[in-house]
Amino acid sequence: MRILLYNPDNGVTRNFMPHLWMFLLKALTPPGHEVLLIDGNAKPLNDRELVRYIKEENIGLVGIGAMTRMVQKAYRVADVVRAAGIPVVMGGPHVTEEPDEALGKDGGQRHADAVALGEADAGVVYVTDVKAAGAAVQGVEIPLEQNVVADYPVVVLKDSQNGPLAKAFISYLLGGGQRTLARNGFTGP
Ligand code: B12
Repeated sequence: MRILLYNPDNGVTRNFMPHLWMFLLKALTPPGHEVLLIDGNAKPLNDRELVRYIKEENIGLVGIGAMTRMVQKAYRVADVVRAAGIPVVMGGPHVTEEPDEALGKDGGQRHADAVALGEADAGVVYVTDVKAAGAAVQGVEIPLEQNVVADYPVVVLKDSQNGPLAKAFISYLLGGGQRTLARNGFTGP
């Protein structure tokens, strides 16, 4: 696919340093795709010219990135591109903070087909949650020296109304209950 990465101009005359994201994403794009770059600061195009360029270059996807100060312009460009039938993915500092805005999930108009948030499809959870989720997730072990082990203290409260019962529960936990806990991913006391 031919992908266009587009950076809207920052609206500041003679104040422009190319943003890194376009070059980085181009370098990271897997082979088999061709990435073209347009920075509106260096190559100003009006809406009609941009759509003509996209059609002439047979672009199948447009990626637009923006800071908050440029985001209204970015949305406007995204609207024009989407109206021409080309899907738009947006990224950068603003949509990372406000993805619902770009996706029209805040009640406003939708500007992007997708947003790139840079999130990993992973989370740090308790081992016990990984076990409980069964085949639905894949656990990746964290090396012990980088891990945080949660301790769960157990005591009988000084003012407990059910002292003997509480003591029985603790001896169960520290005795036969250990097998149940181990089965569910807990380590021993
Ligand atoms: C370096 C930098 C500058 C340099 C820029 C030099 C240059 N042109 O390269 C200078 C000092 C000039 C600068 C100026 C400003 N900056 Co500045 N800057 C940064 C900084 C420290 C790093 C940006 C960077 O290059 N990151 C590396 C690139 C590769 O990462 P990235 O842009 O985040 O892109 C990644 C993802 O976001 C994503 N992505 C980004 N865009 C897109 C688009 C698509 C389609 C997809 C799929 C993904 C994607 O992919 C990339 C790879 O992961 C950030 C803070 C930070 N740590 O991020 C602030 C930051 C971007 N700057 C900010 C601001 C406010 C400004 C100024 C407006 C400050 C001012 N009042 O003057 C000016 C604007 C300049 C201008 N003319 O537009 C804010 C933006 C906040 C916001 N919500 O918009 C930031 C986030 C700092 C902050 N926390 O306040 N800045």
